[in-house]
Amino acid sequence: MFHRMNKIPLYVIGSLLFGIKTYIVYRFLFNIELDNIMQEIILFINPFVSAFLVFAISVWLKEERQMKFIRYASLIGSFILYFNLIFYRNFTDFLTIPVLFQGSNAADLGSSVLALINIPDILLFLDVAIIWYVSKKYGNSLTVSYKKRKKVLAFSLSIAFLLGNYILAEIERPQLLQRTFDREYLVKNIGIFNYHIYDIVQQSKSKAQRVFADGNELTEIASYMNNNTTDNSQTDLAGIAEDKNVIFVSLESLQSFVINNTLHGEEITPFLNDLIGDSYYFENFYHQTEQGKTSDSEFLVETGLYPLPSGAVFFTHGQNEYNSTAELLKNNGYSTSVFHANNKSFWNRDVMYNNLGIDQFYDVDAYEVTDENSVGWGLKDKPFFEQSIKYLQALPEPYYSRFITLTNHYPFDLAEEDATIDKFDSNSKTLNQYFQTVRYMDEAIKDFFDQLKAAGEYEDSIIVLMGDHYGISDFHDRAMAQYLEKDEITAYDHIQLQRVPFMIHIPGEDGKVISKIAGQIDVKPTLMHLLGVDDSNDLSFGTNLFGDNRKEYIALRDGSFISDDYIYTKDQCFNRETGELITSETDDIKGEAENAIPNKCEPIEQQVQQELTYSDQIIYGDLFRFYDFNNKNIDSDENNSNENKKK
Ligand code: GP9
Ligand code: MN
Repeated sequence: MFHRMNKIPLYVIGSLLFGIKTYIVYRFLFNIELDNIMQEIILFINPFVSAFLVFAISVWLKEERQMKFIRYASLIGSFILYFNLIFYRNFTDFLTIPVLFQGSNAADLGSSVLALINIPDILLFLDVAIIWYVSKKYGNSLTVSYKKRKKVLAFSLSIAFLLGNYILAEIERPQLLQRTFDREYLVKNIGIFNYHIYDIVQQSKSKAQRVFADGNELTEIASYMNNNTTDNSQTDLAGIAEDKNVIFVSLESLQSFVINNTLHGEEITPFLNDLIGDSYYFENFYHQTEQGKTSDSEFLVETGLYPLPSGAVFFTHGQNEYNSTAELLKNNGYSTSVFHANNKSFWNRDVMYNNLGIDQFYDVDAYEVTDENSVGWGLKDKPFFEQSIKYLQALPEPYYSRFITLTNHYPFDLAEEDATIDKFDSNSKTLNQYFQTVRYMDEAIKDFFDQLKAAGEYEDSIIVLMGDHYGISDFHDRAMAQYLEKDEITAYDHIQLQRVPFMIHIPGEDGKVISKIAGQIDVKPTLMHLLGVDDSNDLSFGTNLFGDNRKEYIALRDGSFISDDYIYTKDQCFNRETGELITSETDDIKGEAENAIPNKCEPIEQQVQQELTYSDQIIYGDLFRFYDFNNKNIDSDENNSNENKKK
């Protein structure tokens, strides 16, 4: 059949096949939201543009090389696409360069990875097989030997296509590349391959930023913090937990929607629900993590800075200078430790913990892990707490100890004998199982409280519990809507689902439910307030949750925000109470037109962008190396005391 096609060169055939495949993946395997016909068109065009851009390079090669180039380009391209797909199935997100260099994490994914690979995936390599077969069989009849003029023409054509794609994307989404948009927007508009190139450029830029940063940048940022995020006012809770131990429990993937909620008529988290009764419970508390997941939540708690828009800051900037919660407490006589039954290198924790001033890391090697007592990611939460108690008892007091749970982690596997609530029944296995692992975690925490009491560790401690990030991604929206008895999960609902539980239990104190807007960024100053630790020299974007002078919003890492009145996400501004859409960017007629709806979200939106940019600037520039946290002194000279302290 191919003799009739021998006028169509392989680079064109390759571009078409690869383009079609990529389009199928975008359209049917990724869950990319398409709002209008223009987006449909762009999504259809960009796979072919990217494929042609690469395959057309082959015309510059000698004929015998062309085949080889096209074969390998299609193979490598397919792997890039496939790795993204596997990653996407877990995180509903696309790979970025820093994540790629976290190979040790990939190796540790274990059971999760297997759950993400499907046999029919092999079909995604069909075009590669065809290209290899055809190129072997029909050999040089499919190569081209162009004169210079035609080569230039092929090249110009590929660039013209690219430009055309870019112009359409700009019309659809002005300033696509300048604004910090989410990765889905980039992939949808310029394609996954161009997105990767963009990402590489961005990452190199951030490396360069450290080199060129100087301490003067910090002056403006510090004054922003002093004016907007610092609240040194005292409340009657100030110092209430002075010199008490801090037991901080990170609740893996726990979202607030399960709290005080039921499944099959049963409470999902009976223990936590009871505990709320005698704790300070923040019901509008949001996680602010990005790709670094658990480690991002740890970063927020330790630094009061935002994690990065892409990659895990634990990896990319694990060597920076910080003024961590652990260090602050150490200076006040605390011993500091983290308990987590996973490899110490996961999320680069071993390196980062050292840098953050954590004295002791009880990683997987501190635990007895067997087939019987583990599931999914490793040691189950119940034996984890049980085995931790002896270490906790031996710690010098007061201690600041964080416990990171693990069982309630995707894909939410649990042994039958550990399940004490029936699965949910929907099209999402993930959500169905989630309730069971959540219940298991609830029981594990109940047991932990009993063990703390029995070991005499409870009375002198405060116990803080915090959900680290979402567990159910928007990939499972249909099932989630079914559970929540809604028609659909809107952009507004999506933001509200980013609430995670946060409670502070002070033995002997009553507690109460607090509705004000709060986020992980606030944990550090809040703890300092309760512990009576002076943090007035600290630089952070968080504010004591018990104070009254709080800024009016919580920024999520993608630029969405929640304020007292509004919820803003994806260019849409909602009424926070009612969920009603007030205005979307397209409705927002910027002129003086009579019916123009003013974008109520815009002023805060700008401040959020500013704040996130400041935070990134601190991290990319490693600006705290210029700051002396003892004397509140900015020194533009690198040789300041912090830098010396490290050596
Ligand atoms: C890994 C654990 C889970 O050690 O913290 O990580 P996550 O995937 O949630 O970031
Ligand atoms: Mn986690």
